[in-house]
Amino acid sequence: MPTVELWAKDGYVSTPDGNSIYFWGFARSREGKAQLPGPAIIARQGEPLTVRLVNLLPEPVSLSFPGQIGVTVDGSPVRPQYEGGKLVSFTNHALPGESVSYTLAPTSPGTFLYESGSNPPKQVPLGLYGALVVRPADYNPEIKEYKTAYGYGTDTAFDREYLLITGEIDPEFHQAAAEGRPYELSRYKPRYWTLNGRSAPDTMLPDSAAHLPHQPYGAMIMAEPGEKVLLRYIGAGTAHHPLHPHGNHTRVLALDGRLLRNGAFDRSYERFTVLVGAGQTCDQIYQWFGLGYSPENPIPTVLPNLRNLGIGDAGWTMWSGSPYLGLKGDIPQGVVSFNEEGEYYFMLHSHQEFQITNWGEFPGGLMTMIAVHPHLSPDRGVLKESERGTGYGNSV
Ligand SMILES: [Cu+2]
Repeated sequence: MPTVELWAKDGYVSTPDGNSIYFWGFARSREGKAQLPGPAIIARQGEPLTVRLVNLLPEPVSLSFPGQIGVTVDGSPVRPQYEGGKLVSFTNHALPGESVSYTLAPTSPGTFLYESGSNPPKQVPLGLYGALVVRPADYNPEIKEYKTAYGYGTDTAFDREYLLITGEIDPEFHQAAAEGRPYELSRYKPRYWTLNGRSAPDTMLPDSAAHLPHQPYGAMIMAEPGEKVLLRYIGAGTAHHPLHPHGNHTRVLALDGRLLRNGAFDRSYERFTVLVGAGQTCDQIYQWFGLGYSPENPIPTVLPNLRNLGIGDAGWTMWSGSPYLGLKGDIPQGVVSFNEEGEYYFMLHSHQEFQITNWGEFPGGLMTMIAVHPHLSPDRGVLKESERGTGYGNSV
């Protein structure tokens, strides 16, 4: 049976304004770095897999898999853990320095969350969460009709897919954990909002960016015009996020890993903004067909009149003056366009405006971009899988 290992450890995440924040996360090995979010697990419907949790943190840690039924440990159903009559964990846990192995047998495809089931109000915001993607039993990325989120004939085919996991960070809460101090959760006040563990503009950096060793998953979305882009949203934080892309509505296919369709009875729907609630998942298809684009009819890219875009001091060209977007200067010699490939960019962000800041500074937080390219490499927007189709995922 395929086995995925998750090592619960601590580390530090970086924010775009130069902060370094203590967190708890999952690594792939003893030597590996804890990451935010944890490694994505790619499973297949009907194929059991084992998730081995090794706990290197100072308190009991467990895993809960919302939406999965029949999860077992040593052949018995998982069960809550008590100490002195007090509930400690929702499922079997690993004490510090120990391990526990869960066996899953995913019965239905979809997008799911995994998270710590021990002291979740503390451990989940500290970073002990990740994505579980279950492929349909007939999934075959080589055949268009079988490259689907929910199986052949469910109208869920896609060309590229992206995981977008939301979270929040209250730096004082994390600092208290770093120092082993108690923290009054009624004072919880996030200052950073994250997509795949990163705050904008870091969301738009490539995967495995060298200076973000604990935040390996980017959140930049790239596609060609007309392609079906599967957005797998997961609300891993404690807040709700009204998320929308610009450019087009999305079609909501599934909520909490449950397809909004029963045979011919289709309850999928189009929306501009979708509220991704805490603990929820939401699968959406985004397609862009703007301005009559086709490969034979490329859209002319007209440079805007920069003077008309100036905000703040004259000539600052849509730049707020924020120090971490780089310095104002001349474009490099030979560059005659801001747009080398003719691509278009659309923002995807939270419509709670305070969630698109980094500790009060706009822009930041829950924001990324969708880049629509005329031609794009086929390995953009792919969740990598191990040879057996079960293992760790990483959006390219
Ligand atoms: Cu908007």
